[in-house]
Amino acid sequence: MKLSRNMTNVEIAELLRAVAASYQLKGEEKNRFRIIAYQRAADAIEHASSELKDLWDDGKLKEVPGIGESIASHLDELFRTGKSKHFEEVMKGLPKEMFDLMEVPGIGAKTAYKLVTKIGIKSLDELEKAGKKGKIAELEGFGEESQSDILRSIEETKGRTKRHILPYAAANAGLVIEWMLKSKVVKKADPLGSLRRQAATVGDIDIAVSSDNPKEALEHFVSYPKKTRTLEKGDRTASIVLPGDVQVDCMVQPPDSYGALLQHFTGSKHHNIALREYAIKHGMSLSEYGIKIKGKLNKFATEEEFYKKLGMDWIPPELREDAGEIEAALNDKLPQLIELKDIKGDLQIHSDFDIETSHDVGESSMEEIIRKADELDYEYIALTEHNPSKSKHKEAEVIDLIKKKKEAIDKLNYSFVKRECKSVQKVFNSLEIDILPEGGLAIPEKALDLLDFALISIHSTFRLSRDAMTKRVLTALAYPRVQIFAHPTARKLNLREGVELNWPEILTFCKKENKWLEVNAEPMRLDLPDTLVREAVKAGVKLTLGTDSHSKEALNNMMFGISVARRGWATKDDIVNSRSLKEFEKMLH
Ligand code: DGT
Ligand code: CA
Ligand code: CA
Ligand code: ZN
Repeated sequence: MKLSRNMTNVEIAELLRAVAASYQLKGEEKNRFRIIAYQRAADAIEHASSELKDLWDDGKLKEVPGIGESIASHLDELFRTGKSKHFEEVMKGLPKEMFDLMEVPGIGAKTAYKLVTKIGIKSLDELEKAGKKGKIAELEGFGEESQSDILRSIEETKGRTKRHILPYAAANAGLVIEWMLKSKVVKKADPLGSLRRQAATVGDIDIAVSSDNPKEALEHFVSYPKKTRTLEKGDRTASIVLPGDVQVDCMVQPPDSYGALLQHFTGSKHHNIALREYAIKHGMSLSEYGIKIKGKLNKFATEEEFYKKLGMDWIPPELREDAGEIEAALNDKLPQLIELKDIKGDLQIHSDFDIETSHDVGESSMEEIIRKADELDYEYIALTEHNPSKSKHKEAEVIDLIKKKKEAIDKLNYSFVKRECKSVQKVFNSLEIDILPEGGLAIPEKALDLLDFALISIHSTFRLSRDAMTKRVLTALAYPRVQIFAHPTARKLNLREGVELNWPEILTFCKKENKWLEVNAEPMRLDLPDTLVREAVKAGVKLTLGTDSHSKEALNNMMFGISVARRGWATKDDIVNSRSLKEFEKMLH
């Protein structure tokens, strides 16, 4: 790993993980908190919507939640000098190849260290070869099973092209659009492509510009101050690259054909192909310039006019995936999609309340979170800390900790909420409970009675057969107080595939037993994925939106959950927490 002043967020997160791993290997108990702090900072940086270097430039490094004083001071040194005495010192003596191996999910610091020092693995390629020859299984403490796990993870890692998470792409695009609008010749600028369709991840960013002077508009585009290089510049389009390996394509057209430009480059490819086929059948041909009918080009300033000419309603970009939207638009059957303003509460939030869990705790206090929810005009929220650690407590202790949390929330409902809030009326006492590998819950059944309702989720043992995993989930969902199956596939974008479940069976169960599926709005999760949201909606299963916030700022992520829900054709009726408090409580019972 080469340190430099211009490290991107991805590289810095990798660096901090390497530092955490080094602490871990040096194995001193006093480092436990440091390890957690470094891992948390790496997570925070992966989630950041701006490049850290830019934040540092603006003196805002300390405002990133998750980066503490000490790490901030080391990053400051890194951005000033391109070096860090501290990071280098901590990593000294450890083989640098091990940090590359740690990019494979499931390979931690100790495993990577062993692989490098015991069998001399120097790269992912070598690791794969060694695995195929059975060399990993022979190592002490490894065996056939971990060897095949490692090989499978390598396979998954290779199949993945790095795509940007939605908020990161959106923030970069926002800055470019802001820059474009500074030019006198630019009339409008909007996102296109997967970003406009609000897909969970974005390959490259595409931007539409309306201008009578494409040449000057593109001159302005390629002089964007933060670009690292220009890839190409033509008459109508240009491409640049931003730090963090973000490609931005810009397409320009005059105002009278801007609608056709927006339509053409919003995609998706499949939507456009289907639309083109429909047009051809009706004697029309489509392009980014407009619609040709009997040799004459019709231009469109807006997309609404473009779709109208085809005899259709305007189709929201989130639906443009060739999944039935064209037929719906022809027949006046497009759904009235859920909107951010419809949301009345957030149903997954973690406060800093110390419930002695082995999972991540939040950074903000219950009061801070309630205040934030009040600013967002919510009527209610659920506090859903993770269950107390099962291995470290006796049953009675678990019950006691949950009681303490209930008391804290009761007290807030009686005083703070009444006294300080203008819109929040109720804080629900909930919990995010691990589903044990065999399907039980990680808390005693008695403790469920202390909760208003419970969320359940998978946080370990991700690889079970489809049948075993389905049985595991249904067993846990069957408890009466269990209401929501949170981040149901347990996927992590760019990191981990989702678990395998028999979805028809899960959906049938949820519909029959009135259980709800979460659309987790955390940008690395966005889980349920949009295609499964669509299945759930079709099956009549109700959905909840939750931000899975671990800080008060993260409550703002609700908008990304809304995008996923919209891509799954969800309407207000499908989303439980679009209901008022009164209706929501009715649905709970
Ligand atoms: P991405 O960038 O992988 O996240 O996905 P998109 O959908 O943004 O794909 P992209 O950037 O290749 O192209 C933007 C949209 O433009 C795409 O959805 C379909 C549309 N499109 C129409 N004609 C063309 C064409 O000739 N070339 C490309 N690249 N895109 C076209
Ligand atoms: Ca794109
Ligand atoms: Ca593109
Ligand atoms: Zn979780």
